[in-house]
This record gives sequence, structure tokens and C-alpha cells, in this order.
Amino acid sequence: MRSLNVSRAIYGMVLAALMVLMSAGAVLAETLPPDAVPKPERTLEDVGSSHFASEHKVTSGDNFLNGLYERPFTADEMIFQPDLDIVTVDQAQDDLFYYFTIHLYGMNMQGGGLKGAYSIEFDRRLKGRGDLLVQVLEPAYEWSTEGVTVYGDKNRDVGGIKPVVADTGFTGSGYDMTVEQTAEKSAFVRVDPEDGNAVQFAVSKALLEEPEGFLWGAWADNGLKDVAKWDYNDTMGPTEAGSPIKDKYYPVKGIFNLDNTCRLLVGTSEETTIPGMCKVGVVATSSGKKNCYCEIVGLPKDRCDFYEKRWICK
Ligand SMILES: [Ca+2]
Ligand SMILES: [Ca+2]
Ligand SMILES: [Ca+2]
Repeated sequence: MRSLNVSRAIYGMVLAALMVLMSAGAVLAETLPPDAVPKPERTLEDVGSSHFASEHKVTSGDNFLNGLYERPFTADEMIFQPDLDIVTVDQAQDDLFYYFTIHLYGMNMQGGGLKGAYSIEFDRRLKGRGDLLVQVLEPAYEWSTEGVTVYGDKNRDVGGIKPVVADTGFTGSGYDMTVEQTAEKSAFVRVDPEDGNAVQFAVSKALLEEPEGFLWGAWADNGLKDVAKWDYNDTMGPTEAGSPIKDKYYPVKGIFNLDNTCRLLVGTSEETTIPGMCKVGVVATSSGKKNCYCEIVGLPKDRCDFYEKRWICK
């Protein structure tokens, strides 16, 4: 009698475990991002490094002291790395996910593929201080959480005293924890099926904890690749870091093989300037000075001037 009860109990436990597994599987399957990503709401255009790659330099887009990098080049030799040069980033959303597609200039020169660590960084308190970093190594060709790590910052010291802006002598812990993914709180990544040079992220709104507004920016890194050293420009000065622009710090040294973008605001129209935010241009019109922004956000002023109709003025 007793052994019958025991085997019934075991049977019951196995059944319960199976049901839990099945229901978890169903939830996970339901929350997988769709094959076709919604159309972009906005496209962020980054400075390209390919133009002067043969001359081993860039002429703009890198501002070390303000946390903006355009240095997809090896240290010292300044060899251009196409799979680290961010060209544009598309941002889209549906009910469950935000989507970010980082388009790189090309594939890795040694054996193809995308060999960097690619990340989307979030600032959900709108202070300029990154507080969540979704990073992938070796993105898969189907939506997957494999190789994807979500980093958090327990003691909120990413960026040191002044986030984004360089501080000297930073000794903090940067991104210091990983956030566990669940069926709802998840980040999937794949190589964009429509562009083999692009990494596509689907970050669930639940993972971001549905903030009213947030800033996001993109990273391509095959240099330091150390999230504990975030922000990188707090860990060394411009002499040690080097520069891709032909100034007194040229060439790139301690901070190398790295590209990032300015940050765009989603979900709120707060009109303040937050460190790291993409700049809004000011241009003169026939009716005097007006606040204008380039239709293609992040496009340098001279290039937006070139495509004159792309200025949107209020
Ligand atoms: Ca850049
Ligand atoms: Ca770039
Ligand atoms: Ca800082």
C-alpha cells in the first residue's frame, strides 16, 4: 500500500514537472520575435570610417572626451575593420519588443562573419548613465538567446562622476552583474536575414521594465571588450587612448577596434539635452534662426546641408 502511494506521488511529481516544462516551452515559443521585423521608426546614421580607410584615418565622428568613438581600426597600424564600422542603426517596435538593427560596413577581413561584441546600451533614467547593456558575441542566423548577455550596474557607477564625459582615475566596477533572462524578460539576437553585415536585436519591453522613455545607442567592440571598464574614457586619458583623427594623439592606441553611436530618445519628447544624446542642429532660414534637426538623425551637419530638404525646422 505504502509503495503504491510512493509511486503515485512520484508519478504525480513527474506529471507536474512535465506540465511546467510544457507550459514554459509554450510561453517561450509565444514570445519568440517574429521572423519579419516591423518597419523602422527611425534610422540613426553614424559616421562611416571606410572613406579614408586607405589613409588610415577618419576626419570626424570621434570625440574621445565626450564618449563618442569612430575608431574601427587596429592599434598603431590603423588597419580598418569593416565588421566594426557602424554605418546605420534601425529602431522599430511592436507590442512586445524593441528592435535594433546595427548595419556594419562589411564582414571581418579574417574569415568573414561578424567577429566583434555588438551591443545596445540603454539609459532608462535619462541621465546619460548607461544602466543596461545587451551584448552579443557570434550572433546566430536564427533568433537566439545563445551568446547574448544582459549586463546591469548594481552600484550605478557606469560612467563615473560625469557619465559619457571623460573622468580621470575611475576605479569603479562599470557593468557589474548579469541580468537573468526569463520567458518575458528576454533579448534575442540574429544576423539580419536581409543583410549579412547587420546584427539584429529584439529586446523585450518587459526586460527594459517598460520605462516611459529611454535613450539607446549602439556599440561594436573588438578591442578592450570589458564591460567592467565602462565608460572606457574614464579608464585612461587621450594620450594613452590615441586618436583616429590626425591630431597630436594619432594613431589609435589603448582604445582601439571600437565604434559607437550617439544616443536616440524613444517614448518621450523631453526636450532637454542629456549627455550622449544625438545633437540637434541649429540652422539659419530665411525667417531667422530656427531649431532644426536632420531628418536622418545623427547625420553630420555638413551632410544634412548637402541634402537640404532633410532639415526639419520648427
Ligand atoms: Ca561612431
Ligand atoms: Ca562608424
Ligand atoms: Ca565619465
